[in-house]
Amino acid sequence: MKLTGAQLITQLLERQGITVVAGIPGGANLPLYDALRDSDIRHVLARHEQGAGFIAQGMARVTGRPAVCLGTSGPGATNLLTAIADAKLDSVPLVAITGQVPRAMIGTDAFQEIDTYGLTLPITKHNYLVRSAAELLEVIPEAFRIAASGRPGPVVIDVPKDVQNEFVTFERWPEPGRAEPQRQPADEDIARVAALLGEARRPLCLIGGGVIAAGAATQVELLAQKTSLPVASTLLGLGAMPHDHPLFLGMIGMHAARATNLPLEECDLLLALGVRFDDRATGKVAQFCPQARIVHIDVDASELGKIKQPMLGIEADVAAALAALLPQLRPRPRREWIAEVAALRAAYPLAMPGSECPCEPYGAIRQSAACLGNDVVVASDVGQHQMWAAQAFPFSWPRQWLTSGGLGTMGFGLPAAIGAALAMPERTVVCFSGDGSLLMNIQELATAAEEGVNVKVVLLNNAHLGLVRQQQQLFYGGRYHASRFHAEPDFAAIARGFGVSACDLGAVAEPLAVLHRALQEPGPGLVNVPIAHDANVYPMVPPGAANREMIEGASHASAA
Ligand SMILES: Cc1ncc(C[n+]2csc(CCOP(=O)(O)OP(=O)(O)O)c2C)c(N)n1
Repeated sequence: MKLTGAQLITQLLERQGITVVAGIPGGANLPLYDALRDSDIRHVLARHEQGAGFIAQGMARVTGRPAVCLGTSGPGATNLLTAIADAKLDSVPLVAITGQVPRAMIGTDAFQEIDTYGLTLPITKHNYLVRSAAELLEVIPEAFRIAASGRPGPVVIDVPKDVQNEFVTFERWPEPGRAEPQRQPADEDIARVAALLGEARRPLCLIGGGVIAAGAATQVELLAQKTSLPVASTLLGLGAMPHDHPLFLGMIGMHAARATNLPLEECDLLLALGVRFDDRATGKVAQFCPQARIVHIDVDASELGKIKQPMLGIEADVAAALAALLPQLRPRPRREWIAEVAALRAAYPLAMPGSECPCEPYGAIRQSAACLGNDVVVASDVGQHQMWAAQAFPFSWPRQWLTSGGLGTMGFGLPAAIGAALAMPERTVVCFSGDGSLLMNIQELATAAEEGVNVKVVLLNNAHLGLVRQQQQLFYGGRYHASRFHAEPDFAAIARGFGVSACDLGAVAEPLAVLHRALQEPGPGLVNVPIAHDANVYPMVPPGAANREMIEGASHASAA
């Protein structure tokens, strides 16, 4: 066989099972785009490479399989950086393929030349600067193998333009790159976990994104059931356990209900599964789970002891570990502990004022959820709206919730929602956004209109960078600065301008009926929800404080 590097890339992607890619063409990747024209792969033309990166992330997050984004050299590559870094922090399998100036021009400050390899080195799991077309036969499958194996993550493949044009003759196609078999736990470690769980009187399980990545959600439920183990979740673990499971405590950390954070103060054994003890989750680390022995199971050995020293750290796939552990456990009722946790939940439930009214923060989320049902995929941007959604949305299944946890990237929501809708066209995708975040990738409304995706943006519009305003109110003595938008765009008009249907709940007599109608219409839509400018997310743990030092308050000033 004789193919160009560009043809090789497209055909190797097809062999990987890639059917959709998102990107933007430019001088340095035009050979690749020329080859794509002859391919069955559907190309989604984003309006900004960051959008392309997050569209690919949306596909990857909702399916668990690597997804691909494309950019040209120079600004195309730099625009992808945020989405790549975001994938690194949240362990998302992403393959980014960038064009580079021809080999002979590398290092000459050629037009649109930047050192993509150097720039992406610290924000990828692995990266390549491809030096010959023949190398692609190894590099492409290997990139997919690395992105998907162990702890998933992003891989960058930088391909000089002349490598894309270079012909290569080869005999056989390589095998597609697949995730390697997951790491199994040692028998003696599992026996120790079983013993520790048996001894514990007040054990608690903390689940994170690693549980979802491992496909271990069902096993966590079985574990909880069998040993009467209350389960709390990090932001990225939401959905792994159904919100209404009697043993599920909700999200821990900075914006957790008191009833979720307090049992962590009391527990004597913490079984931490696929978590990385992020500071937003733990609060002041030294005071996190002060009474507990910690068993930490994670597929990435570098997480064990990185932040919190476990009594027992096990480098293993969470699903493999639980498969080994479950048969070794004896059923335990733990009546006292379960009653204690239930009493805390009854005493300190999460207050959700305004949850009946679609123009209140909790109401916009709860009423959207009630209208959309269980099958909906939920994306969010970053800010107060993200935390309201995390607290209030009744998540029911793993991969239902797509949010930028580690990097906390405003602008994530809309393109990630588009990606999820492309990967799961049978589902509706709702994106809860803020007026600050939406503006960071609003150009992707054009992509949503072009693709006709079933994405509904529910915009909690407070005319502020709300989470910043909240921190200035609570921790800077009300010295507000640069958190208010004095120009308030007409988001419904903007959406219509992009060809997306839109409505404004502030301008209608029956907002609930209008919200329902808008969410049920097929195709892309935007619902502007004007909310109080001074609504806050509560409870809130001040940055750096222990999780028990929560500030309480009415979430909405007028709902006090
Ligand atoms: C790209 C980026 N820049 C800045 C921040 C810091 N930041 C975190 S939340 C926030 C405000 C978000 O405002 P908005 O999207 O309107 O949501 P709200 O908090 O009002 O719900 C800012 C500026 C960030 N997370 N990401």
